[in-house]
Amino acid sequence: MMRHLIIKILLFIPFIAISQELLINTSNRNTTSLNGTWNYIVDPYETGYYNYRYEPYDQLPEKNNSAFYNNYHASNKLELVEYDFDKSPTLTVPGDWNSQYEKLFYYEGTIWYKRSFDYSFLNENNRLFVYFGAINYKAEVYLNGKKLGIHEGGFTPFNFEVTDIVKPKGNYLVVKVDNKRFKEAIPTINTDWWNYGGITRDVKLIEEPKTFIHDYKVQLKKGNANIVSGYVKLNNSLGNEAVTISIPELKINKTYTAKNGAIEFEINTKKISYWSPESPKLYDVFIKTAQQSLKDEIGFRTIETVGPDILLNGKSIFLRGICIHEENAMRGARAYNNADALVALNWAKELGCNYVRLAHYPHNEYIVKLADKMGMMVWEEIPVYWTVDFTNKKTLNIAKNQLTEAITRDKNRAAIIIWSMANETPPSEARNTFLKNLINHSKSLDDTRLVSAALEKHYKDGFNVVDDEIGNYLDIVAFNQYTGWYGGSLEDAPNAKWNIKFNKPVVISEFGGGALQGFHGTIQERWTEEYQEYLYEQNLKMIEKIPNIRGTSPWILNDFRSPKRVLPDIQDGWNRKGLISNHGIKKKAFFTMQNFYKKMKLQYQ
Ligand code: GCB
Repeated sequence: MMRHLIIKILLFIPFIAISQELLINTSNRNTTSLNGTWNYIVDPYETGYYNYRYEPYDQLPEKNNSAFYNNYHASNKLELVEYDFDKSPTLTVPGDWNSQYEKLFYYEGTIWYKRSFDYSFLNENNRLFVYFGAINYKAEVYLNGKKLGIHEGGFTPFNFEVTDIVKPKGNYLVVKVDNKRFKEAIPTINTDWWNYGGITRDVKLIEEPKTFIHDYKVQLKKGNANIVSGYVKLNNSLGNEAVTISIPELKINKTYTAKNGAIEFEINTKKISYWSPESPKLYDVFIKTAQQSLKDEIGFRTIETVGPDILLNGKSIFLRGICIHEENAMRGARAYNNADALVALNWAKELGCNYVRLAHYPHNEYIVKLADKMGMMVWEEIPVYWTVDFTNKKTLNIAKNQLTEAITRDKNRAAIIIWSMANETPPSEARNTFLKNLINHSKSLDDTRLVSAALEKHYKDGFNVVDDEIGNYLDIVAFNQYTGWYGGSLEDAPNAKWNIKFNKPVVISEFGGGALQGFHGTIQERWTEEYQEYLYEQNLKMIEKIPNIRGTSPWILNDFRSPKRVLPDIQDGWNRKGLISNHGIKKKAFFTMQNFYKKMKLQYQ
């Protein structure tokens, strides 16, 4: 039976990143989890992908049983078949491969995953999609031997339609995952974190009605705290479908007629309880068509800047933050579920935070949703980190695609107040063009949030200078500085002089230093908890005096794995700048920071 063909394909560059328009709010749709046990084959030479003339099997006219995605089994004892998924070992999905088997700890390359499943449609007119929360880094996805597409970028979701390919029994989903680092990628070759490979987030099948709600935005209108505005997009533009937005608690219930498969709306309302860290109110929001009702929980708040102030619901705030990597340090593995998110955000709460910087890439949806519920403001970032290939158009497109997917997924989360474009990128004409392009792209997708990037400072004529040209285009001037760790004297820190060229809110997006938890000594001795504590004390005395300072997010909540950190007996593969160890034990500096935030909380009441 001929069913719907894919109508819209997001095709950024041929053969680079081909996935279909992203479904949002997947946890409230009809889903079947494909998490669990998948067979895998380690394939460093990509034998399952290329023939011996190094031609990709999936670009040859003839089907070839040697291609791993065909999941072929010998039909008689004489036949030569040199792989067998069903006899291969298994990995748990979601989860990185590095932490599941010692032999995969340092592995960077291709691993094939296979999972078999049966599927019965709830309704035979419905459509089916396979959705991946994230795969690091490049995924090529095949169902029953047919290629669904390619996705590039390790931290954002994507989906493919499988309506016409899926069968009631004996489906096999095969994913080629490749986490090799390369220059043109986002991030590029050089990062200070572990390059965890694999299907690192949830996988699910999503069954949708023939006409379905594909995407929507329900947020306060920019500059108006009494108008709920946004859009709803349906997957097709066939008829004049009725689309209803209802927010029962606000007595909102309005029906619109879709034109070209979409509606835009503005609804006046006066009685909103605004979302804030003190009162993270979320409203039940229903979006309905004749065939579907989707529920979301959405908070409403305004966020803007006026001169040096960040205003949340019109009130000046100080961002009491902390940086977080997407890693459960105690497992030494990528974080991927609500329990992991709870550990991190509970620690952040204990530290006194009202804000977290989710570094250096979009984290999973669990933590963003939890931040919404717990009242934690969020800085969300894409991995334009250090020296990406700024002159390369393909690289820019990959970065834009990651930004699109992050904003598409998270634009209804009140917690997110900042989209960050980059971290510590070296200024140049090419870099400026690249970042300006991203800033414009971000504003075009969502103009209701602030845009920032973690910049750097430099030292000139006795002053710490922040004058990066890109600061002109940001709403918040954020920069990283490591006084007392990578340079600069801690004794002199409190008297540091500053020359910041922008009349905008200033946020210290990183500061800190390393300590091995349990290692004690004097403040003169690196790696001791005492040195780290002193570093925090002196940095905080300095930070308080920085003109227009409106927030900090020290580096970092807990120790995290990094292959760059090799010092024996101290680092052993861990970046030790955590305020909490990889065993979950708080270091002295945790309490220094906690006291500072107590003080800031009183100052900004
Ligand atoms: C930085 C980077 C961060 C590193 C950190 C460090 O400036 O933004 O990714 O991990 O410094 O520990 O050196």
